[in-house]
Amino acid sequence: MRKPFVAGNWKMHGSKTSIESLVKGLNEQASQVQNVDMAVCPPAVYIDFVKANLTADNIVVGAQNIAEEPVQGAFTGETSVEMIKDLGCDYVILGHSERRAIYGETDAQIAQKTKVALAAGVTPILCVGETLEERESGVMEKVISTQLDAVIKVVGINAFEQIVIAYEPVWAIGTGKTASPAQAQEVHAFIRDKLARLNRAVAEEVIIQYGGSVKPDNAAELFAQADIDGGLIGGASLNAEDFLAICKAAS
Ligand code: G2H
Repeated sequence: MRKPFVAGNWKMHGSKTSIESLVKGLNEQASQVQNVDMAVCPPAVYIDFVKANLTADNIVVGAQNIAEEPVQGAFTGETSVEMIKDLGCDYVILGHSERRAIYGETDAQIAQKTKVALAAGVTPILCVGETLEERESGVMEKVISTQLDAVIKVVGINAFEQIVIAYEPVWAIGTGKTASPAQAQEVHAFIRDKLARLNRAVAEEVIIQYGGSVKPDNAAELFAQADIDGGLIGGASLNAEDFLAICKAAS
């Protein structure tokens, strides 16, 4: 049995004032959620502030990105995995489509970051997904396979025991368009089946989150699908009540 996992991706949102109030809401209401693993991923500069204010003992903290370089050095503007670990992060989101599309991160770079995170004992939330154009031109499965293969090649299939996968169709991210539960399930099943051909036990255990405009009113139906094990939540994670309602829907 896979335990559902819901993570909030705050992206580049927030200030000390707004985060203080968001974390207060989480502290007050998180105990209502049972049997779901929960994480929040604030902007790197606020991780320490969130750690200092978060008292809900069922929510852990993650980062949104790390450097490819495993050790510190002359890499201006970067944040190492050891630094986020030092701040107490358990997870790091890697390969989010915004990193791929806006910052040009390649499959090879994402694979390297995955390797670095695993070596440090920080669990990667590895994002994969297709654009609308790719879906419509019939190469969706090929795109997702290529994204996964790049990581498998570097870390091996057994490493997926320590990796969370997030399927995020690019066309559903922040657009208000959600994949239908059936559309999402189809891709989740494809991913699990692909991994099962390499290692059935690992594929059965791996958590595959869905991400892309998940809201309190569509979460339950998505999470009810056989291969959807929770979600990676953007916009709706900036409101404590909405985020926890989504987490509850995963239980
Ligand atoms: C997808 C998701 C979180 P949103 O990027 O990663 O964002 O829920 O705002 O679509």
